[in-house]
Amino acid sequence: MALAVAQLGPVHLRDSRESVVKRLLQMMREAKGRGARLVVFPELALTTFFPRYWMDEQEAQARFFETAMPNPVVQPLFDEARRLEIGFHLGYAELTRDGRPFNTAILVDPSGTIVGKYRKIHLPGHAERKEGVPFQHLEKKYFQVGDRGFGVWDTMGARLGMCICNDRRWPETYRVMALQGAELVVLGYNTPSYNINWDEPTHLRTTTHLLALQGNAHMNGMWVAAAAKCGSEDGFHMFGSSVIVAPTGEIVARTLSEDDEVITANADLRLGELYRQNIFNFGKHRRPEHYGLILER
Ligand code: CDT
Repeated sequence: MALAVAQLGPVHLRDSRESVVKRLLQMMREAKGRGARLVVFPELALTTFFPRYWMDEQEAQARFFETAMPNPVVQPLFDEARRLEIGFHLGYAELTRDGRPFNTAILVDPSGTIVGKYRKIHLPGHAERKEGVPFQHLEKKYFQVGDRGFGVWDTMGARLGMCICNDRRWPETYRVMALQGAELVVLGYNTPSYNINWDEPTHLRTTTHLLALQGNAHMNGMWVAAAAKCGSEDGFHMFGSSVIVAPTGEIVARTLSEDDEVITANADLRLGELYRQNIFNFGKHRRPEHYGLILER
C-alpha cells in the first residue's frame, strides 16, 4: 500500500483554518504525485495546539472546535481527495451536536467519504491549572474520553486502525486493534519538546516516541504511520520525527525537518502477515488466561 505521512510545521494562534487547509492541500497533492493512496495528517491539525493555554471551556469550544465535518472550511480537502482519488486521515477538535467535546480523527476514502471516526481515549495532562510551568497540558479539561473504542476499517485495500498521539504510548491501543486484524495503524500527534512534569533531557522525548511506535508495530505485526504537528508554535516547541514504521520495527521513512514535509513508503502488507502467522500468531501463542489482571486493574 503506497502511504504518505504529511507532517505539519507550526500553526500559530493567528493562523486561520483556511491557511492551514491550503497547506494540507499542497501536501495532499505532493503525496498523490508520489503515488500515495492514503495521506496521514496530524492530531488537531486545523489549529494551534490549544490545550497549552488556560481558558474556559466555552471559549475553547468557540475558538478551536468543529461542530460539523466536513464544514465549508475543510470541504476543499474532501473535494481534492475525490478529484485525486486519495484517502486521508485528519485530526480535529470535535464538538458534537449534544455538546460533547472530543479529540477526534477521521478516515476519508478516495471518494471523499468519511468511512471511520475515532475519539481519543488516552487523554494526557491535567484538568486543573498547573502553577509554575511555562505552559499547560489541558486535554483532561477540554476533552471527554473517547466513547468508540479502538475500531478497524476495511478500506483502501487494507485493514486500518486509528489512534491519536498519547494513545501511541500504550500497548493496549495496538493490541486491541491487532486482535481485530489491523494491518496498519495511522495516527497524528503534538508532543511538546519540554516536559513540564520533570527535568527530562529533550532527546529522550524523541527516543521514547520512536520506541513506542517501533516496539508496538513489531509486537503486533503491523505498519504504523505517525504524523507530527511540530516546530515552534508561538514559542512553544514540539518535536517532529514523523515516521512510517514497518512490522519489523524498522523506520522506513522519517522527516528531516520540523516544518511541512511529506514522507512516503510502499507498505507491503504481506510483511505483517509473516509476523502474525509465525512468532506473533495470536491464536497459537497468546495466553489470555494469564492476562486477566490487565482488565481487573
Ligand atoms: N497530544 C498528546 O497527547 N501529547 C502527549 C504529551 C504528553 S505530556 C503531558 C504525548 O504523549 O505525546
